[in-house]
Amino acid sequence: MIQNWDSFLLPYEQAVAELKVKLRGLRPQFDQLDQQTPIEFVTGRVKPADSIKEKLVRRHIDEERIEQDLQDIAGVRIMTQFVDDIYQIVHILRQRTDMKILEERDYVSNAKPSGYRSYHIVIEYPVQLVTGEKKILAEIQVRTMAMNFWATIEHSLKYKNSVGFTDEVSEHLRDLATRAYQIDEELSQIRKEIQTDNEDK
Ligand code: 0O2
Ligand code: 0O2
Repeated sequence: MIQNWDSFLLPYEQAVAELKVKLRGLRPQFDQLDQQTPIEFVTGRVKPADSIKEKLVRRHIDEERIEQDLQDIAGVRIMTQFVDDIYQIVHILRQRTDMKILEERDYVSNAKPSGYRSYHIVIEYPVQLVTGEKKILAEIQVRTMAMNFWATIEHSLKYKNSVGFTDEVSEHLRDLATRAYQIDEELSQIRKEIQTDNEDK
């Protein structure tokens, strides 16, 4: 049993803080190189204890196995302008030596039944504590701003509605997710056209 949630969550707080600094630090590097940055902004959070407890029950996870089986206690999110930027970020993360990728879930190419899109990466990340090194799991979600806009609102509607969505509402939200993705595709198309025009000049 976890007696003291604050102390259990401390390494996760440390990891989220470090990851936010490291990932936000990539932006000025792209500026320096005169390259378009694939990162628009980065957020992060540690899952609150009550949400953790609720998820343990919902997923039938034993508290003994929390560190291995609950992968998103530490969560970091990277928002991009374009869909291609997501894959560029994934490529960059795969090269890093300060984290080890354990799993990748591509809900960008394969949307979830809800309509949700994002690229999820589960990493093992070492945190240096006064008691020594502790490797923890963290989840990095990479998504466009359009995907983020849909997911944020859908999440808050779901959270405020404990009985769940009717089929009609689910269908409507799925349709909105598809339309948001169409905007992403059209924006990518515009970017391509502009690049081609510039190359022709
Ligand atoms: P809520 O309302 O419960 O969602 P900074 O001072 O800028 O370094 P700060 O102020 O801690 O950082 O906030 P940050 O990192 O910009 O954003 C935190 C918010 O982003 C959280 O809100 C989450 O809503 C959201 N968020 C970011 N990353 C994730 C993630 O990986 N998973 C989930 N589920 N949410 C994420 P709050 O503050 O928790 O409030
Ligand atoms: P939070 O912190 O409230 O966002 P599961 O957790 O069972 O859904 P799994 O396989 O453990 O799924 O992990 P997955 O699907 O890779 O990632 C789960 C997280 O992805 C969720 O965290 C959400 O942040 C996000 N997500 C997944 N599906 C949806 C969806 O349909 N709508 C929205 N808005 N977000 C989604 P949590 O646990 O919900 O926590």
